[in-house]
Parts: sequence; C-alpha cells; structure tokens
Amino acid sequence: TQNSAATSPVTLLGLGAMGTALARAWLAAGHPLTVWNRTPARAEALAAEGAKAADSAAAAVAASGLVVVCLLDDDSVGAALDGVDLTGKDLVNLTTTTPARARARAAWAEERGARYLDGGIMAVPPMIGVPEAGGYVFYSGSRELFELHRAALAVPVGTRYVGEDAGFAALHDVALLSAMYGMFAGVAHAFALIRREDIDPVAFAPLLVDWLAAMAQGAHGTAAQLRSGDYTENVVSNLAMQVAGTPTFLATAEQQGVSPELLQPYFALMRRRLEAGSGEEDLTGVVDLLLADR
Ligand code: FVH
Repeated sequence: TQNSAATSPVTLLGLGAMGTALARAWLAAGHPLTVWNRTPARAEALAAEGAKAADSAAAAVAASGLVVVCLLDDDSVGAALDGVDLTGKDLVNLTTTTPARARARAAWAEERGARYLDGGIMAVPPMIGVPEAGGYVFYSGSRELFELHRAALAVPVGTRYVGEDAGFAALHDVALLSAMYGMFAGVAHAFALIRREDIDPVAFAPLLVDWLAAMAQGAHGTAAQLRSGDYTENVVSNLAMQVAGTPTFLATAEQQGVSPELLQPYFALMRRRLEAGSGEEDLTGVVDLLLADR
C-alpha cells in the first residue's frame, strides 16, 4: 500500500554532504527519520533537529521499512550493511556507482530478502529541498517499489524512473555526468585561451554559458540521427567543414600558449570519421567510432 508522504518513516544511512541535505528535507516534511553514520558526530546536529540517531546500521535499518543509503561508493554500502538483516526491507540506494555494480547490489539485496531500487542523484547538496533548482534522482529497478515510495522519495528532490533494469539509473547518471565533464573540459580550454589577456573572465563567463546552452540543443539532432541511422539528416555544419576548421583551433591554442590536450582526442576522432568518407555527415559518427573498437 502507498505510505502517506507526511507520515512514512524513513531510515537514512550516510550523513555526508548529500545525506545531510536529504535528511533535512525529510525532517522538514515531517517524516519520522532515523539516521546512522559511520562517524557518529555527524548525526548530532540532525538529532537536535528531530532525527533519531541510531547506534548502528543494523538498528537504523530495523527502525523503518524504507531504508535509503547515500554513502561514498559501493564498497561503503557493502561495508555498512555487512551482516545487517535486510529481510522485508525496501532498500533505496542513492550511492553513485557503475551499472554493473548497481545490478550486483540489487541481486545482493534480493538474496538478503530486501526489495531494491537504485538511484543516481542529478543534483548537488544545495539543490536538495529546493524544487525550483531542478534537481532530481534517476531511479531504476522495481517499478512497483518506486511507485510505493514515490511520494516519500520526491520530498527532497524530483524523481525520474528509467526502467526495471537496476543498472539503468547509474547508466543515466554516469552518461549525463560524462557529458558534464566534456563540457567542463571545453570550459577549461576556453578560459585558458583568454587567461593571459586583458579579458575579464567574469565578463567572458556569460558569453560562454549562453553559447554552451545554445549548442547543447544539438543533442536533439544527434538523437534523431542515431534513431534514424541517417547522419546526413538536417545537417547544419558538416564534418568536412568542421575538420577543415580544426587547425585554426590548434594554432590559436599554440599562439596563446595553451596545451591542446583536451581538444586533440575529439579532433582525432572527427578526422578518422572524415577519412572514412563521412564528410557530409554531422558529428554523430563519432558515437560509432567510440563503440567500434570495443
Ligand atoms: N556531493 C555531491 O556534490 C554529489 C552530487 C551527486 C551525488 N553524489 C553522490 O552521493 C553520494 C554521497 O555523497 P556525499 O556528498 O554525501 O559524500 P561525502 O560528503 O564524502 O560523504 C560520504 C559518506 O559515506 C560514508 N562512508 C565512506 N566510507 C564508508 C564506509 N567504508 N563505511 C560506511 N560509511 C562510509 C561517510 O561516512 P563518514 O566518513 O562520515 O564516517 C559519509 O557519510 C556519493 O556516492 C556521491 O558520488 C554527491
């Protein structure tokens, strides 16, 4: 049966930056909250705010049907729950991990009599409990379990269910974060180019942000081409033209005394695709090159 969002008890294991933010959101919404952290001192402030601090992970797990875990990594989850009775518990694991380890953790939990839902958090701690910040968690695993606890899970941050495969939340999480690191790499290179000049980085930043936001829309076109299999569909700037431009980027980096090491790997893939005869295509063929050697 669906628990009432306002009254369902929640246990939370892990009071790092993220766990503490989650805890405060559940407390603010009136959930009876039991918390545990390996270093007990981190539970003290939350106990003063109304949480029950358990002496052990086992005691914390015993306190609620819904057990949320938010620890450093999958090894921490194994360490914290080693020997703990999970029979009949609903375990929701928000710890960042790989798809394979999420699937293994789901099997591990189910062997111990628990139902399991994996989560990948697309938010940083200041976004927790702030709906307008737009953060959310990808969930995967049992849809029934997700629906059962959806209201409580939606209290700290938004929810997006992405499938029965327990590895899919981690896969979505890591895919988006990987794209983010590619973006950060581009941002670092751009700032390096202007760093030694009389250009105010604070004035430059909004130009960068607006350009990246506009160019990010290109992901929709990439997706449409991946679906149709026609990488020449609706091409705006073809690969041949873009590869022809790459020496300008490398020469500018050299002139500015900036290492090209963040740009070169992507340019090399673009060139390989062009040499394979795909000059009229978009950049979408790079996706296939990344898969080809695996
Ligand atoms: N903070 C962020 O910006 C990101 C946003 C996206 C999601 N991540 C993931 O969330 C998980 C928790 O991250 P966190 O920010 O809370 O991390 P920390 O502040 O470093 O806290 C780590 C907690 O894990 C406990 N812990 C570590 N090792 C063990 C262990 N072997 N056994 C039991 N607990 C362990 C640690 O306990 P303590 O050091 O206080 O005793 C903290 O409670 C994470 O997967 C991020 O990738 C956050």
